[in-house]
Amino acid sequence: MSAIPAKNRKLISWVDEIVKLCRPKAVHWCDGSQKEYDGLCSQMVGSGTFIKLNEEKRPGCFLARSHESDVARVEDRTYICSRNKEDAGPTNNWADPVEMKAKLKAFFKGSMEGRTLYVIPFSMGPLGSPVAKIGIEITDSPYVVANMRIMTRMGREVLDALGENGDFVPCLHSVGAPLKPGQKDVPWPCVPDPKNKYIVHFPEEGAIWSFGSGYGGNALLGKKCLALRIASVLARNEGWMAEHMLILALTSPQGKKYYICAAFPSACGKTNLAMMQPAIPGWTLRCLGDDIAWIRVGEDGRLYAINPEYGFFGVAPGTSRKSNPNALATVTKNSIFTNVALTPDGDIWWEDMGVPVPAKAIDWQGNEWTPECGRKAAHPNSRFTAPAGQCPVIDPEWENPKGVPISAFLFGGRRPSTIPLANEAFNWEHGVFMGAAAGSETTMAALGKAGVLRRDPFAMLPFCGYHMGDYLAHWISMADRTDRKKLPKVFFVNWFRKDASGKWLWPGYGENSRVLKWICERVEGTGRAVKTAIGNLPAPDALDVSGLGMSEADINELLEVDVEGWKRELADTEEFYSKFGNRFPEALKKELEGLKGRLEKA
Ligand code: SAT
Ligand code: MN
Repeated sequence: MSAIPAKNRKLISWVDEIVKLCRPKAVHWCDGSQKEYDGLCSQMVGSGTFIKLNEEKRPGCFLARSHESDVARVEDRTYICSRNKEDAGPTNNWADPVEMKAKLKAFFKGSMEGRTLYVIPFSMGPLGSPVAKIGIEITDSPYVVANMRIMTRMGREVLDALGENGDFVPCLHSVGAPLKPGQKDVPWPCVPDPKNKYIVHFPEEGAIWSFGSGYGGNALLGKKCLALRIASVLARNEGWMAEHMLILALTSPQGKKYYICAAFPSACGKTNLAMMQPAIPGWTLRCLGDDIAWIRVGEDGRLYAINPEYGFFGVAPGTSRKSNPNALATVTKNSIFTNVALTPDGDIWWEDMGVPVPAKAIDWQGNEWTPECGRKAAHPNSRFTAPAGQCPVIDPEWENPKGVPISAFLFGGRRPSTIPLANEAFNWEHGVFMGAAAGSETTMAALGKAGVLRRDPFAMLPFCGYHMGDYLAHWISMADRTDRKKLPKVFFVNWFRKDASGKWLWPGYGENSRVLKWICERVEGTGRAVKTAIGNLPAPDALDVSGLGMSEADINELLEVDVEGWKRELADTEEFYSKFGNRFPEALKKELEGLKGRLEKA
């Protein structure tokens, strides 16, 4: 090994400590160069981890197939190890940090034997931005290194920025599969037994330890672990917000630009919305991020958002020319695909891709597949990893170190009944109440029962690194940090309403731009609304539905106030909130009572 390229004392001693603990056969400090990336990719082609895709059809692209036990984030193995159990709150798994460290140390002991330990310096947020945070991930997975180079700003410049005394979030990761001398490696090493996977956060120390999984958010520690769970704690302490939100920009025919941040639980089409092609003429949409927003009060008192990530890690199945043409265009080159199907011509395919179904393929487990075989070719949680800069509608401001000023927050969920297509909050506290009550009907059998409502405040349920009641109070407190007139307006949207026969009432996709248009008009002060018990709903004719051919009855149903349905909604929300005990903010109790009173009178 050449000389250690780092000068940072804390870093050098931490790497030294981990090398002694994990006993790798070699140590590699990542410089983030193309040469290094290409070398790792060829090495992984050699080891069977990567399959090189057809260079003419998918230049610079690779396919990886995970172990069948390692296909998604493992929420039940995810821990917040705060000193006091109470501080992790009722929505997180908790363990004592000292006991957990001792337990994990036993797992990590010798866990990298026979493997190379990679040190990955990365920045969440543009390097040098006052908003950015530096992390160092130690991993024994070259797959993680390659993905981290797409998902974060990674390499030597980060070490330079860190200097001798800069601070960083230590992120320790091992797939937990040491190799004995002479033992042959497998394409996807991991710990197959789910009980021995651990995704652990130490919020007070600001550290992450992840063991046993090589997949997505379990292993790419900059994303959910650092940029949400650890960052949410830093944000609360430092007075800013780390949110599970996309960032998009909408420009009106008059040339006025509005930045919108939106939070949706999983399986609500967040990536699709983030880079949607508006169906209404004259409006253009640009994307800044599809998953995470870091938000601060700017010098002018408005809230500013940046996307701390550098790439997209999107769900492949269902991504089609209809649902998300810009995502398809983003993944035409320099991308990594995990657990999708391989076609005979060396390209990739997944269910609902909107292209002809191949007559045969190799499925995500490496088996022969035909359309008649009765199995899915791609895993439902198969993913693409692609550079954000390749998105054809990436916003020119997406790397602005100051971020972009937010006009509106959007919350939503998959709600077949009761919740209207669009609803504007009366004020900040009411808006926080809306976000706190967000929830979605589960769609995938894999998540347990389908069609069950899962409350997911701010879509942060699996990502909040502290007590969810305190998190809600933090949202409320943002109004004290600036002039409340400068706060974004808050909206709740629902693209997923069904009529009594089960038919979708709203066309969705690019047509959602019609709702965004109304939202921009409300921000501008021109859009018309009616004040109702539940919020400000679009006035009749305020929503541009021209050319949709929708019946008036359907439009009315999308925008009605279903008083009985809302009373049930309220009772369910109240029950969910009762979990937060005395940490549930007073301001939200008031909102609850207010809504109750208004519904009684409605
Ligand atoms: O695997 S990730 O955590 O990156 C994506 C997700 O599960 O939301
Ligand atoms: Mn997400």
